This record gives sequence, C-alpha cells and structure tokens, in this order.
Amino acid sequence: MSAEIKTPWSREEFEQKLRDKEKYYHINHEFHVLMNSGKLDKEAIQGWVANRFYYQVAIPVKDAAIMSNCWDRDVRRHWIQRIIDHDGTEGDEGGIEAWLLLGEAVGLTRDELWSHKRLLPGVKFAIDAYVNFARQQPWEVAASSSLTELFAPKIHQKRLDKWPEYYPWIDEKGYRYFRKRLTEARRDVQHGLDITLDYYKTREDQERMLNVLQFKLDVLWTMLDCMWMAYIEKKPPFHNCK
Ligand code: AHQ
Repeated sequence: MSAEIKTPWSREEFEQKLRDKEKYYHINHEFHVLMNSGKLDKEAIQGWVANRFYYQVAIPVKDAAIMSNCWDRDVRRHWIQRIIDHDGTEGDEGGIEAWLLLGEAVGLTRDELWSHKRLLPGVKFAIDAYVNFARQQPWEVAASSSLTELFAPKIHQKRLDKWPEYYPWIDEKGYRYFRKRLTEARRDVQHGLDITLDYYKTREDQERMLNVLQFKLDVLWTMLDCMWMAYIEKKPPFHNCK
C-alpha cells in the first residue's frame, strides 16, 4: 500500500498546531499550580529561584550555540539581541542580573546562586540536554525549540499578579525579571515563529517540529518534577542515604 501523501499544513494551521501544545506547558505542572496559589514554603521558592538560575545562565550559551551554527547575517543580527537581553550591556544589566536581584529578594545571596550549590542533578541534566540540543541540531531546529515562549507571557504575568499577594515577604525588586520578559518574550516569539513557519516545508517536517517543541516542553516539565521531589516531598537526591 502506498504511503499516504500528506499535504503540508498552511502557516495558520501549523501555527495553531504549535499553540495547541499549550496544554503541556509547565504552567500546568503541580509545582507551578501550588506556587501560583500561594502554597509553596520559603524553601521551595528559594529552591526554584536557585535551580532556575542555571536555566537563566544557560540561555545565552544556548543562543550563542545557535548563532555559531547560523551563517545568515540577518538572523544573527536579530538573534544576538537574546544574548544581550540576558548578559546585559553598559547601563542595562540584563536578565541574569535581574535574576540575581530575584535571588536576593527571596533571601538568597548572589554567591549562593553563582555557586549552583542548590542545583539539583536532574535539573542540570534537563538544561544541559537543551544546550546540547542547540549545539547539535541545525540552527533553525534549535531556534524553533525556543517557541515554548509562545506560552511564557502568561506565566510571567501570573507571577506578577499572584506573588505579591501570596508571598509578601519577597522584596518587589525581585519582580523586575518577570516584567522584562513580558515584552522580550513576545518579540522573541515573533522572530522564532517566522523562522519556524518558513523552515518546516513538508507535512513530515512540520510534524517533526511538533516533536521538537514537545522535547522542550519535556525539559521544562522535568525540571519541576525534580523540584517537586526535593521541595514538596522533601526527598532530594540521596536524602535517605546516610
Ligand atoms: O525567562 C525565560 C527565557 O528568557 C526564555 C528563553 C526561551 C528559550 O530560548 O528557550 N525560553 C525561556 C523561558 C523563560 N522563562 C520560563 C519561565 O517559566 O519563567 C519559560 C521559558 C520558556 O518558555 O521556554
């Protein structure tokens, strides 16, 4: 029997298929559900901030890996902005600095964050898998894996809406990062979407892209699974191996 010839989705259909993946976004992970309903204790909030710091410092490395594989000057002129947004420049200290302020706002020191001493092994494995994916895949494939940010503005807004009410002990200087990403994520998503909708031509390629997006959704979900064990179950790795 000849294989069924599947016609490619239109740009609009393809974009909708990507957006239909929102149900797997980590805003729906029980850890975020507890966080955004005020049910996390201080240790869990501090653990999340400390573990996510590794993700924040990995993003510019991931974006530099994408650029190192990209020969298209115009794409690089756009993509480099993502590195600047996190690493900062003279006068605008950037997202990593803003996350360090979040760390101080929840009662951690900058050294504690930079030491990564609270970084859980499984969180590191998930994030390293994302960076290595960006190193090894064609730059367009790695670029398209950033499209989980289609769903990110909602999660940043949720934190800005809920945290002051549920966690009044957190200094409001910590919220700078979430505010910053509301606009940056929307701009990045437009560029990532344009690249993605242009690159994946055949139906087979388009369906492969859905798996690329699922890989990144799995990275984000797995990070929170590890944090659940450590900060909700209070069972970090080797907790019972005395
Ligand atoms: O703060 C986030 C960020 O800068 C990025 C870059 C982007 C990428 O290149 O993969 N993804 C991403 C995300 C950020 N924040 C996460 C959150 O929950 O605060 C969400 C995450 C994403 O959706 O991939």
